[in-house]
Amino acid sequence: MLINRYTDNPILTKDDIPYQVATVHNAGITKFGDKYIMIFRSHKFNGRSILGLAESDDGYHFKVHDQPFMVPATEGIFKEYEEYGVEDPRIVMIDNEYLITYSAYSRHGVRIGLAKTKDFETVERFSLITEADYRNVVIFPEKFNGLYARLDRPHSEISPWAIWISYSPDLKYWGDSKLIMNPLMYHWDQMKIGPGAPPIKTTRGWLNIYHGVFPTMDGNVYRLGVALHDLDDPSVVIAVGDEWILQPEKVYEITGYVHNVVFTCGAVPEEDGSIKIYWGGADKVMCVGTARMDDLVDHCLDNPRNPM
Ligand code: BMA
Repeated sequence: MLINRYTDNPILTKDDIPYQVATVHNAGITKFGDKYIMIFRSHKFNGRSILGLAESDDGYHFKVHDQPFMVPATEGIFKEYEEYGVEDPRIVMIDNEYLITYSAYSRHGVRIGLAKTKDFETVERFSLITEADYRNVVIFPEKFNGLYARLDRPHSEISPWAIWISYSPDLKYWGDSKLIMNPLMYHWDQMKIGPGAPPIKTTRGWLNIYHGVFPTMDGNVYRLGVALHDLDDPSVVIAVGDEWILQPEKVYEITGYVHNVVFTCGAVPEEDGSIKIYWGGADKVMCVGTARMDDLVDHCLDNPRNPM
């Protein structure tokens, strides 16, 4: 077993939230001083999503703030593009700022918003950094040759749901985009793949914990896998582990708001070489598990599949 589920999963459910929501899932997570900060997605009773905030001393027991952290914008350009909700946040720290990428849903499709915070008390929307249809954008916590880099997940009929990379000098204008990893036919990630947690630096490469989807007669199954990217040139995928690292197995992953889903938006590397991986179970609850970073890297290198 690569990932050890925490025995007291789920760690957060709708009953822990001081305002009315139907779900708590797909949370971004980061360390902020001594604390773990989680920004989680919740469905309201109208089916649209908002983002809440929770904090913890140990990464397992979270206290939720009284008010939501981000709700759909009511003014400016963001109002037009967040009408249907804000979803699936990822948090990354770079240049002493925390960047939050999130899905902005509207009648125009889904695109990615970038917000910034320094204290998790106030948050400022910075820019809508893709057009539609994009989900699951994660920014690397370091620059490469002076440029920010992100893993993208655009979608088109010809090349569905694959992982791309793009670069930016200023977080606003992105380019030099390139396809770097495809779903694999008749494989657990055959239907779509998308970045999950923002990439984690290891001595042997960047760990990209991603999700893959397989279509079945009983609907789609969401699992997690892992890929390793070159430290200096993250567009080079060194290896993709052939087998998944986590699949829906517990009751809270098999049944919920959408059944058979494990979906990650964040992981926290620890100094002892372990990593806490957080995932939404069945789009309804938040879960955590631990792994050894070395084991995840070995998983990529020992039995790789072709990235393309
Ligand atoms: C994806 C996104 C995720 C969700 C997953 C499973 O398309 O909507 O937010 O967790 O489906 O329902």
